[in-house]
Amino acid sequence: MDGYEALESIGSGSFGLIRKVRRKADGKILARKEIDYRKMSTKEKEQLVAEVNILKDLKHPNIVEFLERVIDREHSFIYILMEYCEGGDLAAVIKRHKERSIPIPEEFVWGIMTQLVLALHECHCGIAKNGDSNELTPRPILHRDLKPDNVFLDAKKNVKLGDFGLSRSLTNPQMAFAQTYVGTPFYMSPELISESVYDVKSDIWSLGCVVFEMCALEPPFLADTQAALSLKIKMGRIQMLPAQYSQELNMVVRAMLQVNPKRRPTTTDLLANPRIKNISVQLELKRKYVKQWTTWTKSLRDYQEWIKFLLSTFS
Ligand code: GGY
Repeated sequence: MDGYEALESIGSGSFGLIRKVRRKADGKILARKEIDYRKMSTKEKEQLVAEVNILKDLKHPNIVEFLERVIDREHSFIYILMEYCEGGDLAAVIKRHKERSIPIPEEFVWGIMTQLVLALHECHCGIAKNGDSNELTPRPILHRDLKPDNVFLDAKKNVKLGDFGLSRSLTNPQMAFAQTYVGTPFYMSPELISESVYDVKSDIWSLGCVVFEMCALEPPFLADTQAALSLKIKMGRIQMLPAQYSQELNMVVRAMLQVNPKRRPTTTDLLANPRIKNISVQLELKRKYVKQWTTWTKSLRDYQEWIKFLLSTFS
């Protein structure tokens, strides 16, 4: 880890620490997950390997960028380097608004929702190169733990979906995934409670919960016990969003929180919503413009270097 200067710690989890670091080569600020693998069970190690494998293939502007994995065998540490998200997480944004009783503007809610739909679309419908043959094949990935704590914001308020620790890759896109749930109960879908089957539509349910929470400043289903929470989720009765939010937003949230997974929209359906479509087109244009601007300013800098060099040879 010689190439990085350690800065302050950002937070911690069961795995270890997340730290802000500076890459010495170019001064770029990154986040570094520091994991002591001596303390990990075989299952946890397998989960970590799976997370890294999933992350390194997932390249999308709305998914936390994975940069490098370094194994320090001498100290039994694994370091995962990723892009730094200066704006912190969405849970903290919601908490700040709740504490001050200030609603989150609807425009901001649509912006976050659109970028989460784009991130989930990449997971659910993305294609990847097949290892041996270099062929492009679908590689559906389920996030399985979408919640405000796993949604990060960069310095420009771009959304970055993170924490793929519980995610799974589905080789067969038609196949639902049966197994015990490991995520956060507030965002757990009804089908998971009754049958323990998880597919792309369960991520859509969690997205509905996140968008609802951004508006109401609390999750749609709250209870004191797990049993009471399960019952409320299975009934699927949700309050209207607070009065300042539009009918259109209410309808999208309600569609995502349908008890029957088949009735919930896919990411493709959501991207066809006029408001979501409009925001995603604008985001795409902005990205293209920023890319062109970066290329142009880089050429200008290179050109200036050349002029300087030429002038120095003549003087
Ligand atoms: C376990 C950790 C999540 C939360 C923690 F950072 F608080 F520990 O995992 C991830 C972290 C990041 C990530 C977070 C941040 C943050 C910045 C701030 C702002 N204050 C320091 C002012 C709060 S959190 C910055 N960059 C990051 N890359 C991203 C993804 C994960 C993950 N588990 O995938």
